[in-house]
Amino acid sequence: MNTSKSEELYKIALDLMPGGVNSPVRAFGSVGRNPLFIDHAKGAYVYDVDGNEFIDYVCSWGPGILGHAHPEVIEVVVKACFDGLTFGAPTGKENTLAAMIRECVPSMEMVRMVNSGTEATMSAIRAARGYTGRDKIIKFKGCYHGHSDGLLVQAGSAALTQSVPDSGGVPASFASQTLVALFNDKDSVRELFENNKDQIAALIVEPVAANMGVVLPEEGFLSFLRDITAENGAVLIFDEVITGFRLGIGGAQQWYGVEPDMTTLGKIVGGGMPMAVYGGKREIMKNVAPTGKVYQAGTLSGNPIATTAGIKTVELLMDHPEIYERIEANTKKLAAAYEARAEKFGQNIHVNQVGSLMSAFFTDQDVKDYAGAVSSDTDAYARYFNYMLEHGIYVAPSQFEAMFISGAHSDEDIAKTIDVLMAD
Ligand code: KE4
Repeated sequence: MNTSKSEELYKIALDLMPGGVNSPVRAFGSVGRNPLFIDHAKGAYVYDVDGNEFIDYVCSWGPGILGHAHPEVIEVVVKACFDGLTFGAPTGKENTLAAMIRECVPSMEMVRMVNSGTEATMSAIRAARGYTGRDKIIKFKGCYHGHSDGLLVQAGSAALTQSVPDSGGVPASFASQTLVALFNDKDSVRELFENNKDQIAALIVEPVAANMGVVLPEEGFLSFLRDITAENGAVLIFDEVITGFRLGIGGAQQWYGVEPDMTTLGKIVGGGMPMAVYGGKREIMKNVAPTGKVYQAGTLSGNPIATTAGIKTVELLMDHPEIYERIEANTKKLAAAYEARAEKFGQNIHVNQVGSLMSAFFTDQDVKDYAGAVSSDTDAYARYFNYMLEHGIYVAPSQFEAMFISGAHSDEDIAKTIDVLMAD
């Protein structure tokens, strides 16, 4: 596969940006090759600068549930641009999108729009601390909630592949307020609450962990978190930056029937534009400035272009719920194919799948928690990644990311992917 133009751009990029990228996972660091530079994308496909075409299962890490450059989204975004890109003042579009979010996620009685998932989780935690007057938080090992200081403690996503689970530059005093439990391990949560009585402001969790690869909550785990946080006066925050609008229009909280006190959304809610949201119970959110003492602000928060993209994306998902059945069915087909490949080649592959999210772990273990995920053979994953890439399939350049399927992936795309998977 010719990648000469990517190589040229990469050389230049290395001199301009750390690792030549603006987000670490894009550097392909754990798959042993230099990154591809993308020229454009359409539907289920991305095209690199050398003209190579790939069926895309990264989908920009989640926003691309409708496929790239959806014509109806592009049309309204282009039109909106002619009316101005940002005003730094309220617009009716923010009302529209906020109301749609509340209709889809009723637990979000009041919301605040920000520009990234990191901002959303950081702000949700600040709101929870302001509401409870407490300092400590609980997160789970291998879960990733963006790169705010207090959350870069035993994080997931690229923090796993960089083997720097505790990032440089985070003062020990910040990390000391962050307690770490184990996903799907109720006792680890109980212990933290018992040993930190009345000190825990919030517990933040990805209701489906997707940053150590996809790890599903065991039966009753989320309702256990709901109960123990309520019993201890701690705010339960569902980080649905990935699962929001992905696992159905109501996200993971609808899928599993567990209602948090606060939710963070990102990715899909902005339709590919920089947009994320935090929100929840009115009694918590009313503490956020200007109505309360929890300060949070943003120049481009809720800007007219991102809200336009978000409104149209959410509208299309609300109007076409059949999209969810189709992408789940296609994801199940892929999951079955990975299992068939394991059978055919005697490979150790364990697949986790829910809705249109899945991960193929290169391990002989069941992956029900962090330990299971990191038991994976990342060299085997790298070989698989490069084999797929050379055959026109672009999967996540890391074992510890999710595979995303969009409404633009056709039956032919799925069939081609399976053919590649099942070839020698
Ligand atoms: P951003 O700040 O990247 O918009 O969102 C942070 C975030 C928060 N919560 C969850 C559950 C997330 O998955 C993320 C970001 N996800 C990663 C991929 N696993 C983004 C890709 C990247 O870091 O380049």
